[in-house]
Amino acid sequence: MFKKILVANRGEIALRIQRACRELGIKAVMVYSEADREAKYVKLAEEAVCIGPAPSGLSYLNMPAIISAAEVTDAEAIHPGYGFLSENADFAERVEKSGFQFIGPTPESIRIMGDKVSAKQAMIRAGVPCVPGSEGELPDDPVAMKRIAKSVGYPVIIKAAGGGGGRGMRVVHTEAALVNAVAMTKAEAGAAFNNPAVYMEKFLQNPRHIEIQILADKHKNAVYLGERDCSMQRRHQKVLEESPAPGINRKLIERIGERCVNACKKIGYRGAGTFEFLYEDGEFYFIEMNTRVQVEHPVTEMVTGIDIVKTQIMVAAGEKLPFTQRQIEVRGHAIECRVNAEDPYKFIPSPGRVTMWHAPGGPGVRVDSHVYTNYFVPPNYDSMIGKIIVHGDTREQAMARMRTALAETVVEGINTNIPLHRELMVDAKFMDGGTNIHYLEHWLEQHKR
Ligand code: MV4
Repeated sequence: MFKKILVANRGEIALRIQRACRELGIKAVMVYSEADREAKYVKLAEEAVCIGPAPSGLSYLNMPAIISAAEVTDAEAIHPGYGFLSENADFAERVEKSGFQFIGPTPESIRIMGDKVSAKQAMIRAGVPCVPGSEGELPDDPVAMKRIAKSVGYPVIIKAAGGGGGRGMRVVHTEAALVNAVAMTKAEAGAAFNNPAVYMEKFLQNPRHIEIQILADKHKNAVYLGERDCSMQRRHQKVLEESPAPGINRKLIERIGERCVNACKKIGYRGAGTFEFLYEDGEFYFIEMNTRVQVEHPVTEMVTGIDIVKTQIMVAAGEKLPFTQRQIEVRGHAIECRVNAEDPYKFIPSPGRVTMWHAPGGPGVRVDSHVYTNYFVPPNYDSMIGKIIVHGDTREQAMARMRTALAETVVEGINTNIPLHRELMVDAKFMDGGTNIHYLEHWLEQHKR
C-alpha cells in the first residue's frame, strides 16, 4: 500500500480523500492555491504545498506545479478528485511518466471515454444499450446525413464528440433545419473542443438521468454498486441525487449493471467509474462514461456500505477488490442535497465570509463539507460548499431525515440554496418519486419570485 498520496484538488472532496487516506494509514499531501490557504483540509494536513495563485488555471490545473509538489514531498500516488485534471488523459500520462501512480483509470481509458464517439462505439461493441443514432461520426455529405436522420426519426440531437455534460449539443426537429444545425454545431465544437466531429442520436423528450457506479481492479474484477437517480438538475448542474432510483424494476437494473461490468472487463477499465444513462419508457440508453469519482458518490456509499474513495486507492495500489458482486447489497434509501453558495432562486453565486456554520446530525445523517464558522468562500471556484447526505430504511424515512437535517442546518453570512432544498423535500411530485430531467426547470418557472 502507498505510504503517501498527493491530493490534487480542493474543497469538500480534498477533505473526503484526506479522510480516506487517514483511515488507510496513508499520509496525505494537500496542495492549495493562495485563495485556499485557510482551508480546513490544509490546516488538518500533516503536509501542504502552495501550487500557485487563486485562478485554477495557475494552480489546480497547473500540471508542472502539481507534479513538482509530488516530487518534493516524496508522494507515491496522485488522487485527482473530480473536476480540474481528473479526466485529463495527458495529465494521467504525465503523472505516470514522472513515476507516480495516477489514482484512476489508464490514460487510454480516459481518452476513449473523453471522445464521446469512441466511447459510444466501445459500449456498442461491449453490449451496452445506446441511444439509436449515427454509427460513429456523422458524415458531412448532406444526403447521407439526411438519410441517417430519417432512419433515426425526428427529433434528433447533434452532439460534439469532444463535448459532454451538456456542452456542444443541438436539437433538430425537421429535415429543413438539419444541414445548417450540423454546420453550426461543428463550428462551435471546433472552436470549443478543437475537434469538429459530431454524432447524431434520437432526441429523447422526457428521460430520467440514471447512472451506474462501478469499481474495477487491475486483476479483471469489476462490480456495480447499484444506480443513482440524478434527474433533479438545472442547466446540467445536479441539485440532488438519490439511490435507488424510485420505481425502476430491480431486475432491469441488474441486467444493465451486468452489462456495465462486462464492458469494464472488456476494455480493461480500472478504478471507479460511472455509466450515464437516459431512462425513458422502461428502457436504458447509454450516453457517456465518467472516469472519476463523482460528487454524488456518497449516496452509493450510504446504501452499499462500501467506501468508494478507499477502494479507488486500494485498487490503484494493485490490490484486488475486497468484495464480489454477490456480497454487494443495496439497503434502504439515500438522498444527497448539494449545498451551494448562491441565491436559491436566481442562482447568482454568493461567495464571502461564513459567519455561522452549523451542520446537522443524528441517525443516518452525513455531512461532507470543508466549511467552518468564519471560513471565507473564495469567488474563484465552483459554488458547491458541501453536501448533506441522509440514509433511511425507506425513501419516506430518508426524506423525513433530510427535512430534519435541512431544518437544523445554519449558514449565515452568505446565501445558500438550502431554502430551495427545503421546498423540494415537501414537493408532492418529488415525494412521489421519478421526476424527469426537466422537472426542476419547470418547477422554478412556476415558482418565480
Ligand atoms: C440527450 C438528451 C436527449 N436525447 N441525448 C445532456 C448532458 C449530456 N450528458 C447529455 N444530455 C442529454 N442528452 C438524447 N439522445 C437530453 C440530454 C439532457 C440532459 C441529460 C441528462 C441530464 C440533464 C439533461 C438536461 C438537458 C438535456
